[in-house]
Amino acid sequence: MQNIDARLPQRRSLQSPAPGPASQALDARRADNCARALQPGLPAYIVDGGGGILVDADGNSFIDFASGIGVTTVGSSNAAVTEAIIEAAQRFTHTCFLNAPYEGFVAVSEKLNQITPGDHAKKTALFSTGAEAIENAVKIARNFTGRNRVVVFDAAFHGRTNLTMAMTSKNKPYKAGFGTLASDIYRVPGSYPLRDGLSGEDAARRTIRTIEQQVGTEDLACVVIEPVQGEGGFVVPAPGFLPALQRWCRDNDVLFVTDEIQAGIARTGQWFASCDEDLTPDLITTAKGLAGGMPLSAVTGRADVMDAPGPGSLGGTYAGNPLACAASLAALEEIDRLNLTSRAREIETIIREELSALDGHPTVAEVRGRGAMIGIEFLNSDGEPCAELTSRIAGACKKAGVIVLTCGSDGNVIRLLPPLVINEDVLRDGLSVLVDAIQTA
Ligand code: PLZ
Repeated sequence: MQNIDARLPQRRSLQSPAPGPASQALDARRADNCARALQPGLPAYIVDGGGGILVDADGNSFIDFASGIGVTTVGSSNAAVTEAIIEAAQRFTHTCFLNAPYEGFVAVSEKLNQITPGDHAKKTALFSTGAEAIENAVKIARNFTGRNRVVVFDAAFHGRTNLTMAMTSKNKPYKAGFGTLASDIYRVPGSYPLRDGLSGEDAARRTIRTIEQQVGTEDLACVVIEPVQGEGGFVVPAPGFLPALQRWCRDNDVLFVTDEIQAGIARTGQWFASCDEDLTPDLITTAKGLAGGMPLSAVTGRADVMDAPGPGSLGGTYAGNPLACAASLAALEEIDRLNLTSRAREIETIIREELSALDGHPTVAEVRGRGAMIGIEFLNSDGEPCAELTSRIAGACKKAGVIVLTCGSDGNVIRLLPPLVINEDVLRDGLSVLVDAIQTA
């Protein structure tokens, strides 16, 4: 894999055990001033970042295997993105597109219409967060179909707003204590090969039977699914599951919506995870990697569906902010220029090669995923999820200067989401820390 130039030295180095004094002082201010719910996973406060590295307030350099949960695909201080933001900010920071429009909003929409799967006529609506994109996809689907019900899946994550927390699967910490959930959301089993052992076809048959028995089609607006599950455990459905589900949706006039907020935008080795099985979703939601770290999200899809809601019925003050649009155009260009889709596949090869040191390890049940979205699931010899072990491994990595995240309904999956501009020696160094942590845990 070729090296990509970065502004900061690309190496892990710990000056002091993190958190050092400067981070500790900042964290004391956090505890006094920020709501208790906002608990950072890393004890160190970041002051600089770039390539595959994040630097903290005490001068420690961490290897970043999280990318701010899959956001900084082109790096956290990509020069082209930074320049685009500065140039846009020098002209205007905000007008609200509904009030006074600007080209960037239109240009990002054009680009998404072009790169999303399918050559049918498409349109796009821009928003700011992933949850907002999901909310709007559901609004649009309900408006187009005149139906109310929405099917979602076991272990799904779609956000934390009122509608999306109902669509998200996990009770704690996302739903418990947060009031009445939105109605007309139905959860069904998906495909989780390690746990259900079903082929794609059999899993789809089970899913479809459940939908037909428990939801029906007369009032079903859409099925919303992550083509590779994110927070739910980096679960890749068995081949054939997603195409069969899409086929059933088509045959029943139910909209097929993919949530590519975590898996999309070059992460899995193609522009979209939906591309791998030639899916053509009716609607597709994006965010995270879309704008190089700026808050931007989108719903893109069939023009007839997207045009169902009337003028003024979608939008938001900050939706498609001009700085975020400028950043997005630059980030999408960087993905092309640096050929980051194929780099994601190279990253997968290196990850699998380094993790092969764990072959036969008693608690490593599976290494799975695609491109630079790889998860390691830990089960004990009885097939029980090892959440405590998993968080111990993640803690050991952070202590050694490698930022990793966990995920999974049972909290027993380590996920790797490095920036796609990470260099090979940094990647291999971080992976060797992870392998060590697993072997000593
Ligand atoms: N859909 C597939 O991954 C966000 C959120 C972490 P927002 N995932 C990270 C957390 O603890 O809240 C996500 C996702 C998928 C929707 C969302 C929601 O995106 O930008 O966080 O609203």
